[in-house]
Amino acid sequence: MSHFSAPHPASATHPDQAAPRVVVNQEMPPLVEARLQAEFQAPPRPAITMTPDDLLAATQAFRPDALMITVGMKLAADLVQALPDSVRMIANVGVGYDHIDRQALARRGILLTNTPDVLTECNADLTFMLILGACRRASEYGAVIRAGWGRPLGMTELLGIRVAGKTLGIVGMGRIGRAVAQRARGFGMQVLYCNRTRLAPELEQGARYVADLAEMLPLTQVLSLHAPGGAETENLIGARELALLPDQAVLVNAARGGLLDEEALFAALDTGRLSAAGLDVFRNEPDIDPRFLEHPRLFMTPHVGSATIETRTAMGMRALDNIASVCAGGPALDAVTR
Ligand code: 8YV
Repeated sequence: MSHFSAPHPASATHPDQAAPRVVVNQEMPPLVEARLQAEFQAPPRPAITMTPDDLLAATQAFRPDALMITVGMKLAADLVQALPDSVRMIANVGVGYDHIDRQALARRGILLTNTPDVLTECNADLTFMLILGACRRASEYGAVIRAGWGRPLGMTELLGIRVAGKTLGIVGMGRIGRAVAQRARGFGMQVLYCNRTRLAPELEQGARYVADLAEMLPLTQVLSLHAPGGAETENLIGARELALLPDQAVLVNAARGGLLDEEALFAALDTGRLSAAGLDVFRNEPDIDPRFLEHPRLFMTPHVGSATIETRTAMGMRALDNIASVCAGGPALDAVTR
């Protein structure tokens, strides 16, 4: 079933029940905007995200039942503390929620929901784009073409790394990690994974579990990160971990910038421990470290894992499903509980 035609069972508002009030920090895709207009009450929102101060001002003025926010909106403790009592829930448009102070929400009794599942395929596609782009020197080839090409390349010039036959090490084998593993099999890669717990064989699909990250890294030629962000996984991959990879390894991160120690990454690129990296996420988005611009062997995208019309629409709809259900006295469909 297409995301566009998916029914929204939770959204049927009873005729005499007031439409839920929502403050949204930025414009949503057209079908989500249309549903917001038809079934919810929401004040205007800018094309690009509001600042936290603007969000707070809009929320205090409008007194919504729910906030619907994207990953660029940091909900720190002081902002949560200042929210009016009307706010019952935060519907995060995204699967990751490390930009939200959950303890502060819990203190206020405010519910948090996210949008799992609907972005799995697109995030896995983008991860594979990073793997291929990093291994096959996509940035440099693009630069050659854009400079007018002009002369034949030599037989040994700008050679990349063959993906088929390589071993992919996946850190975090949740939905997205598993979707990446599925693609990797199609590309002829062997798959290892490191996860808090071992998966059932039907979910492993032939991937090999290595409980200890330090044991997996020396066997890994392409390392891909799919763990959640936050304090628990901060700098999960640093100098020590990169030193355990074989020479000329490739690192890919489409999860969260905080998983990777960027100083260690630059050092590993300089020494050749890493031959290339593919990055969609960064520690200081959107003002990334200027050194990222200098490395030719980096293939980078600006945090766009879920950026397709189908997926962003499905994410917005899922957030609205959650709001509609809770405001109608029903359950949260995707409550974040840990
Ligand atoms: C963003 C993401 O949510 O789902 C996540 O965790 O990081 C992204 O999909 C998206 O850019 C909208 O905020």
